[in-house]
Order: sequence, then structure tokens, then C-alpha cells
Amino acid sequence: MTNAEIAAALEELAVLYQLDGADRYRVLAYTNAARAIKDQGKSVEELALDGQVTELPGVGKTLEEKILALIETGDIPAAVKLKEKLPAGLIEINRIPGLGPKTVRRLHDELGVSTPEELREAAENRQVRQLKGLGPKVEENIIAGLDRLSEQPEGPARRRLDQIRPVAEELVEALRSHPACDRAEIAGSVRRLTDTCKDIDLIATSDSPLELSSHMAGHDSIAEAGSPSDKGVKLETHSGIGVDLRIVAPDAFGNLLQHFTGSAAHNTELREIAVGDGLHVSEHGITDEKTGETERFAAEEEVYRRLGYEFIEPELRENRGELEAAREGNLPELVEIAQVRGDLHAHTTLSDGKASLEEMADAARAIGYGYLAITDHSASHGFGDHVTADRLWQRIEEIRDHNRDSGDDFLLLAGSEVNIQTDGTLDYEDDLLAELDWVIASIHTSFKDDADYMTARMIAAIEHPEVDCIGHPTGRLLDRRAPYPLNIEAVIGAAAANHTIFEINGNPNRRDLSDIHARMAAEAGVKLVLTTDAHSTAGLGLMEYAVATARRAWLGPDQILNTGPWWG
Ligand code: DGT
Ligand code: CA
Ligand code: ZN
Repeated sequence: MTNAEIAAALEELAVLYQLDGADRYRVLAYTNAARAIKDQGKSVEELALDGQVTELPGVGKTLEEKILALIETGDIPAAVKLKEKLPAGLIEINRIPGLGPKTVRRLHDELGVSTPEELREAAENRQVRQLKGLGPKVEENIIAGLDRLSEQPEGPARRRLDQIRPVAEELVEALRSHPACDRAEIAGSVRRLTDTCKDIDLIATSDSPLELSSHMAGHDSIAEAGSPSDKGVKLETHSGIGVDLRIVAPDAFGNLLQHFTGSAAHNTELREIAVGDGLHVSEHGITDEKTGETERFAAEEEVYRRLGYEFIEPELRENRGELEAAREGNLPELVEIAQVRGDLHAHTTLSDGKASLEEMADAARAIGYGYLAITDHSASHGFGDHVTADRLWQRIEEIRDHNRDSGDDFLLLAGSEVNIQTDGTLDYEDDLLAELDWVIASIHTSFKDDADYMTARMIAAIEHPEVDCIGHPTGRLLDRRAPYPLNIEAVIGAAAANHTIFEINGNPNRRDLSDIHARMAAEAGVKLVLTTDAHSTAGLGLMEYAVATARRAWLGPDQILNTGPWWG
């Protein structure tokens, strides 16, 4: 059984519980576990059969039992029971976009709807609008959604944010520079700065929408276009990236931007809560179900304000508690790139970098940083020059000389990215490590499909008195390698106990720690640093991706050490 199949079964169970009216913490437990399993590099089936599945984040004894039953029998008993209890059609109805389990349950309880056919009938007979908070728009959505239910194709491959965002920016600029365009913005997952994106969502306002759609269909980078209309157009770039452009009148720009920024999970929750207040939220406006009046907002802030929320930054819109926090005025202050005062992971020609010490230092100065740690790979590293202990002693001198002779306050820090060896020890002597300003320890070799082994190896490095920071802690590469198996909770616990720092590596192929793990770490009291792992002067510019992950992890400047001056 694949991880995706196990995750799907748990997601289904979460939906079933929700349809059954379970409290949201129970539901959240299953959706979180499903996500952890999906992100897992190792076979979760094997983990479960080896009795190790509880090492995954959010998987406890109860979930272990359910996963084992699923592997052995093909079913989760709790899901089987719920399916017997709940009408089968409800689960299918729940797949209609924009119709969350809470509403599906109400349709069942209040209108007796149990199948897609009964739902279509209720919508066509205008019964749905009799429910508090639901209106004619919902009926339209339901009918359209039912039509599409049967033909849901496999989604296209996802691409990393750095591969897709420049294209989105070029297209939004093309929109903005056209005379028929009023305002234009990137929406969807690109705006939320997710690790990977399925496609590009663009929105615009215009008084001549058809003209604007046609213009974009003819843009240089577009290979194929659907038929342009006054609502927008679907495009595909030469590189095969799908682009969805939607256009509305200027007074609803805020509503459209809010809707198409998503995430779908955030919007579904937002809308279901609004229904309780008698409000129907859509991309077209907010309709008061009592008066039938629709308010449109040119600014997204006003949409959130009207619904009783503080403005929620796009990076937070994943239905991970941000709506509750925004209602209570408890949203975190998020870190900003301008607050980053230095970079703490960079390579030079001494190992596998492309630029010299001086070139890297000058590039960091040009960004306006106060410090840069030079962290070339250590003695046993497999590629580039092998930085022997002697060579590193010499490098420390070069760095001290640079700082003495530079005539400014900028500090180069003498560091190393030291390999964590198979037994958890490091490949330099302690006296050399002690002389360094900054020691990152990373695993680069001998990834084993054994969470106990990888966790113990990592914790040994975390406990090493000379280690300041763990580099790219899970080892994932978004386009080619899943994280190595790790008991992330144990590793975070060890880091908190030993005051060892974790890196959020901003290389857009890594973004490691991930948003979820970085949030877990910060909540456990672990301090983080934002780094680029630059292998060239241009590489120092990748800090924006580290910041993006930090913001998605709810982190503020106080949780990130390099928003302050060098502390060593
Ligand atoms: P992805 O998969 O990287 O393209 O992620 P998104 O979030 O860009 O998803 P996409 O492109 O399918 O849809 C763009 C936005 O449209 C999404 O973030 C929110 C909105 N949306 C899409 N599907 C639904 C839905 O079922 N319900 C609601 N309320 N909004 C949706
Ligand atoms: Ca999208
Ligand atoms: Zn590394």
C-alpha cells in the first residue's frame, strides 16, 4: 500500500468524521497525519509493520491501530462503520468544490439530501436557498459542480516556486502594462509562496475585459490559449505551465483576489463560518442572505474586515488556525526580508562554491548585511576540494585578516558545514571546531531508510557542544528526494534541550526545514536562522525563499536569530 493510498484513506476518514459532526480537533488530527504520511520519504506500510509508525509527526497509538488495520484488511474499521451509518451519496456530494462537510451535513439534516441526484433536484427546485445563509449562488455552484463531478482529471505535475514565480511576474507585468488593465495581481499558491505550485492564477480588473483576455492570449510566452472572454482566459506557456486569468469589474477586485488566493481549505472554512453569520461569500462579493444585498470590495483587507477578521497574510491562508487567530486579533507578526541582517550558510571556491571569499563578502555587503558566515564543506565531503583541518585553520586566519583589513563594520564569520558521519560524529577535531565562529552540522551521506538510525545520528550532532546549527535538517530536495526518515519530534526536542539552532535553508529546492516543521520547532522553543546555502554571489539572493517558509511557519523576527546583529 503506497503512502498516497494510506494518506487518502485517512483524509477520507477525516471527511467522514466531519460529515458525522465530530469536533474539529479530531478532524484535524487525521488531516495532519495524512499530510505527514504524504510527505514521508519512507514506506509508511513498512514503518507500520515494523512498529515505528508512531515516530511520524502527529501519529499516535490510535492512528497506528487504524493504519495497521488498513494495511491488513484494506479498510479502517471506523471508516467502515461511518460509511454504514452515513448515506454514501454524502461523501460524493462533499467532493463538489466549495461545498464543505459542514454544509453537506446541513443539506442532509435540513433537506433530507443524501445523494447527488437528490441534491440536484433540491438545487433545481430552489430548496437550497431556503436554508439560512445559502442562496441562489450556492444552487448555481452546486449544479455546476455536479456537472463536473464525473470528469475530474489527474492534475498536472507541480513545479517549484522559483520555476513558476518569474513566469507569473512576467505575465502580471504584461497585464499591468496594457491600457485596458486597471489592476492585476498574482493569486493562488504562487501568492501564498508554497513550496511547489500546480499553475499560475492571475486576476485583473478591467472595463474592457475581452480586450485584455485577447491581448494575453497573444502574449509571446503563451503557446496555447482557450477562447478569451470577458471573464478571462485559460492559457498555457511554452514551458507547459497552465495559467488561469480571471477578470472582474474594479469594485470587486478585493473579493476576487481573496477568492483566488485561496487556499481552497482556507476559503471553505471561511465560507462555512460566514454562513453561520448569514453571509454568503464568493469571488463576486459578500451577500447578506437576509436583505439579499451584495457588498463588493475593491480591497482584500475590507473583505476580511467585513467578515470580522484582521487581515490575514497570504502565506498563512492554509486553514492551520489563521482564521481563529485573525478573529481574536492574535495573528503573529511575521518576519520580513528587510529584517534579515546576515546570512549564515555560504560556500566559496574552497569547497564547491563558484565565488571567492572576497567576492562573497562584497556581495553580502552590497545586500546591506552586517555579517556573512563562510561555511565550506568539511574534510570528508565527496566533491570540490577537500578542506583539510590545516586548510581550515588557514582559512580562519584569512577571515580574521579580512575583518581586520576591511576598514568597515561588516563581519565575515569563520564557519564550516561539517558532515555528520555515519556514527553521528563530526569530521574535524573539537579544538578546530571551537576556534570557528559558526558550526553547521549536516547530513550529506549514507541516508538510510531507518528512522531510528537517522534520528540517533542527528541527535548526536545536536548534542555536540561545538555544533551551533543543523543544516537542511530533513535532507529533502523538492524535485528529486523525499526527506530521510526522521523522528522529527525527537529531533526538535533534542534541539530545544541543547539550544541547538535549526536552519531554514532558502535554496528553493530545499526549503528545509519546511513550513510545518519550522512551526513545530519554534513552538518547542528552538531558535531558527534563515540562510541561502549560496554557492555563488547570486545565490545570496535566495533569502526570499527562506523568509517565505518562515512566514508560512508563522515566525516573527524574535524567533529568528539573524534578524539581529551577530551574537557570537
Ligand atoms: P495549486 O495546486 O498550487 O494550484 O494551488 P492553488 O491554491 O493555487 O489552487 P488552484 O489553482 O486550484 O485554485 C486557485 C484558488 O481558487 C484556490 O487557492 C482557492 C480557489 N479555489 C479553488 N478551488 C476551490 C474550492 O473548491 N473552494 C473554494 N472556496 N475555493 C477554491
Ligand atoms: Ca494555482
Ligand atoms: Zn549542505
